[in-house]
Amino acid sequence: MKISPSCKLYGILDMGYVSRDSALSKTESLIAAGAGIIQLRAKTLPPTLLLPLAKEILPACKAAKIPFIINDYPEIAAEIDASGVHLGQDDLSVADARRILGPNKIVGKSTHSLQQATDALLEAPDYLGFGPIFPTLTKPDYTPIGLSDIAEVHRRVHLPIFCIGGIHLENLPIVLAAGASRVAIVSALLEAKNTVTYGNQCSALLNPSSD
Ligand code: 3NM
Repeated sequence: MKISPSCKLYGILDMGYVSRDSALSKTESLIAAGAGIIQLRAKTLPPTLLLPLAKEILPACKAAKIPFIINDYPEIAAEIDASGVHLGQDDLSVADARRILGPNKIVGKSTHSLQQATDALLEAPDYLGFGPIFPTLTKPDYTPIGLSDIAEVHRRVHLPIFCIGGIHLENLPIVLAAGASRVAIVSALLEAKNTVTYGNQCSALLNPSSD
């Protein structure tokens, strides 16, 4: 499975915002909201608890025929035959993740500057995260990079690029105007009063030609 051209909205099930009991229903809401790829991100959950959670969410993504990505744990992704893994700058290399996952899996990488994004090309990931664009409580220790490099990163890096960090419905238009075509939205979607409605409004901005 690869990232499809129509995949514009990355839904991240960040367990910092979601209770264990609502994880599956939130995933279903993200899918109904138009997410074309889902990531399970659970920074404080031990692998023994992440595994059953990932197993619970995988079928919903399979049914929707969209990739299901596990943050940080290629072994868990391999064990449950998830679509792939998302790596940070300090994680194992893309090549090592591919060795664990086997062929035809998705390996994504976080980048936090133009330089990191062009450097990542050497590792040949399947997509990049690029941010944080704006300040965000979801990743509070990172310096926002702003809008100014978005156009340039798209000129230099011919991979799917998901702009991320502090993006919500109100600032999405300026992110798109700066040159983004895909975004990952975490807290704004998960904390919205109605995730499906909110996500559909974001999706409409991301897919202007589809009615
Ligand atoms: N990664 P929100 S920013 C998980 O820049 C994550 O790599 C980032 O959450 C990066 O939409 C970020 O709530 C947080 O701001 C995104």
